[in-house]
Amino acid sequence: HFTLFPGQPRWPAGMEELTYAFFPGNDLSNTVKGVFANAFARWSEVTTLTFRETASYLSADIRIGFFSGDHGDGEPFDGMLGTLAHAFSPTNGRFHLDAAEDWVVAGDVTESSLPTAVDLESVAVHEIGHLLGLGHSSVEEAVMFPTISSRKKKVVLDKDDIKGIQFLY
Ligand code: TQI
Ligand code: ZN
Ligand code: ZN
Repeated sequence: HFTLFPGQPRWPAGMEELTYAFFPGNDLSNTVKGVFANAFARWSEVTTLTFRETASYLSADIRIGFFSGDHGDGEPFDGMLGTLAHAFSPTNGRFHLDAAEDWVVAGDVTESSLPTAVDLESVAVHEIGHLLGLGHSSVEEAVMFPTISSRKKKVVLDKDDIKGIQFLY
């Protein structure tokens, strides 16, 4: 079953359009940006929320960046594997990814990918769940289940993810 954060924080009612921006220092390709756009779309399809990219990093609701090691928020990344990314409950909006991972951004992660390969869209869909207010789920098929098999793609929302997000929005 899905869980929420203590106090059930959510983005305020009436705030249906959330903006997101990429850390300007990363200079990401359109392919990478497209992966995030697809991940946001999976959640907007089942809620009244919409997501729009903005160039203004500081004023965006959701701020996305790739960082390595200690990046100034007291939660340093740990190099390859281990922690892949972190995101915080509403309305924090911080969404950081570990730059040290072998992120797979184009095409499919498969059994023959590097053992360290991590599918970016799978992690993005999971972290956006946290950004919107979902904790972890006990349902193994859910994207909010707290483990992911390496070299696997898990991007389709399960009924349980949908029930959770539709409870909030
Ligand atoms: N990052 C953890 C996660 O997103 C951070 C975390 C631990 C967390 N406990 C939390 C965030 C409670 C919010 C609430 O779960 S991670 C997975 C999964 C990670 C893990 O790098 O370990 C995914 C990132 F689900 F596979 F384990 C993405 Cl998909
Ligand atoms: Zn961080
Ligand atoms: Zn998680």
